Amino acid sequence: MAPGAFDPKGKLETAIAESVVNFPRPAEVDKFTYGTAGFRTKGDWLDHVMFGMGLLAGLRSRKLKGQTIGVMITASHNKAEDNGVKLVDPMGEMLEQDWESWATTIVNGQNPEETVKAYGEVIQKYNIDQDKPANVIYARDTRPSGARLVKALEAGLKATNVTYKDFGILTTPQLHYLVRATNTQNDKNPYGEVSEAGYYKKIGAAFRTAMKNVKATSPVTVDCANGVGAPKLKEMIKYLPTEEECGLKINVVNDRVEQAEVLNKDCGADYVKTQQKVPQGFDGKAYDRWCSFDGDADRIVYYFNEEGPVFRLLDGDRIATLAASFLGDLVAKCDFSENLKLGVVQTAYANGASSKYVTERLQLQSEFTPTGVKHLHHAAARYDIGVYFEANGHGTVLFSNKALNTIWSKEPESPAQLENLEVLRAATELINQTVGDAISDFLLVEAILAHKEYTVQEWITTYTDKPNKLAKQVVKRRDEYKTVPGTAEQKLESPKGLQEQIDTEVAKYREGRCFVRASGTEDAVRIYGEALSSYDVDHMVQTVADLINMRSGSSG
Ligand code: G16
Repeated sequence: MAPGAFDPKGKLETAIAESVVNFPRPAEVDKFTYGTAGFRTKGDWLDHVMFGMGLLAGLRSRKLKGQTIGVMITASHNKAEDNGVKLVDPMGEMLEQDWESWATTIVNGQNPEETVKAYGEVIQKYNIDQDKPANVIYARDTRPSGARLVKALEAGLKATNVTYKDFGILTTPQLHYLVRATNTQNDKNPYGEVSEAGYYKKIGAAFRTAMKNVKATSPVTVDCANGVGAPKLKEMIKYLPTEEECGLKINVVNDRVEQAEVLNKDCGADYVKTQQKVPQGFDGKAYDRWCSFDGDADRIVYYFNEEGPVFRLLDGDRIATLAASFLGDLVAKCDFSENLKLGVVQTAYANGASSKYVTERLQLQSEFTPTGVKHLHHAAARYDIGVYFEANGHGTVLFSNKALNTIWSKEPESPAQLENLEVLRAATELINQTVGDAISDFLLVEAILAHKEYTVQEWITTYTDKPNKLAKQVVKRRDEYKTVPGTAEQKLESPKGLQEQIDTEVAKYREGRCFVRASGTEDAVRIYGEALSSYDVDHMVQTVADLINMRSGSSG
C-alpha cells in the first residue's frame, strides 16, 4: 500500500479487529492516559492497553524506517499488583511527546472498529507505509502479571506483521540500553553489544578503568526493593573488579523476587525518599553506607544513620551535585572548561540548597523542568555535559557528540592529565546515557566517592539541605489538579482558588515554599514543602493537605 494509505477492511486491519476482541477493554477504566511514565494501573486491567501498544510500537518503527522501538512492561515503584508500559524511542529515550496522545487514542477505542480507526488515523497522520518493515524489542520486570501482558503485546505485534524479540526479565534501563545498542550496531561507534551480557561488559569494563588508581571504602549495601534490580545487580557484580582489586564489597539485600507481594513493600528508593526512613531489613550501624533501588532499578538514593539513630538521606539532588562537581573538576583538569559547557537540570522537587550549591559553589548553570524524565532529558541534551536528576533519584548524565569527540580525541599533555582523561573517558562509558539507571548510577557514585575519598559524612556536609517534606494525598479526581504552564509545576490553575489559599498559608513561614501537583503514576496529588525549620515544614504541609482534603473530599 502507498504511504498514508489505510483500508479498514485491509489485511492488517482485519487481523487487528479479529485479534483485539481477545483483549477487551476493562469496564473498570473510563479512560487510559499515557502519563509521566506511560500507562500505569492495576495489572489486571492492562491487556487491552498492551495490545494497543503492540500496534503503536509497530507503527512508530515503520514511521522511523524500521528502527527498533522498545516496549518496557513495568510499574516501577508502584505496588506489586500494578503494572504498566512505556515505549522507548530509537536512541533509548522516552517516546516522542507528539505520539503520547496517539498512545492514549489507540488504547481507548470502545470496540474493534474504533481501535482500527485509531490505527488508521496514525497511518494517515504520519504518512506511514504498512508494507515497510517494523522491529520491536521488549522486556518486563518481575511482576506476576508481566508474563500474561506479554501475550497481549505479542498479539498486537503479530496482527500487524511486526518483527519482534522478547528479552525476558530486565531492568528498565537495560531495555533502554538494548534499544540504543540495536539501532547503533552499524554505526562507527555502536552503543554496545546487543545482549544483556553486553550491558554488563560495557559498564563493568568502564568501572574497572575508573577505579584503576583508587580504592573504595567498603562495604556498601544495596536494597533492591525485592525487584528486578536484585538478580541483575548480582549478575553485574560478576563483571566488576573484586574487593581485593578495588576495595569495594557490595551486599545485596531485599532480593526476594520470587515473593511478588513484597515488591517495593516498605523498601526501595521511593519508600526511603518519601518516608524519610531506612527500609525493612536495614541492619546498618551508624555511618554505614546504604542505597536503595526502586522496583525496576531506574532510581537510586543513598542514606545512612547517624548515632541516635538519626536518618540522613542522600537523594537525587545529592547525586546530581556530586556528579556535577566531579565531572566539572575533571573537565577543568583536562583543560576543557573553555570548550565544554556543563549544566545541571532539576525539577521543583529539588531542595533549594542543592540548586544554590550548583550555581554559587560549583558555578554551573542550573535549570528546572516539569517532573518526568523526558523533560529533564531534553533540557540536559542542550549542554555539552548535562547532568539531570530528579530528587527521587531518577537521573543520569548526557554527553553531547561534541563532548565525546573532544574527550576521546584529546592528546594528554602530562601523565596527570592522562590519568584524569582516562577517568573522564571511563565515565562516558560507565554512565547509561539513555535514561536514569540505578546500577550504572550506583557504580558512578561509588567511583566518585573513591576518587574524592569521601565517606557518607563528608558527602553530606558539602551543603546543608533545607528542611523539607514530600507528602502524598489520595484524592478522588487527580485530573482536577492542573498547573500553570511555565511554572515548573509550582502553581495550580485548578481547582479554582486553591493556589491563593496555599499562598496565604505559605507566606506564614520563613523561607517557605510549597507546591501541589497531580501524580502521573498514582491516584494522588503530591505536596512538596520546604522552610527554615522542620517544625514549620510539617505544619505547612499538613495544613496544605487539609486544604486539599476540605475542597476535594479526599479519601485519605
Ligand atoms: C516515574 C517517572 C519519573 C517521575 C516518577 C514520579 O518514575 O519516570 O520521572 O518522577 O514517575 O512521577 P509522579 O510524581 O508523576 O507520580 P518511575 O520510577 O515510577 O518510572
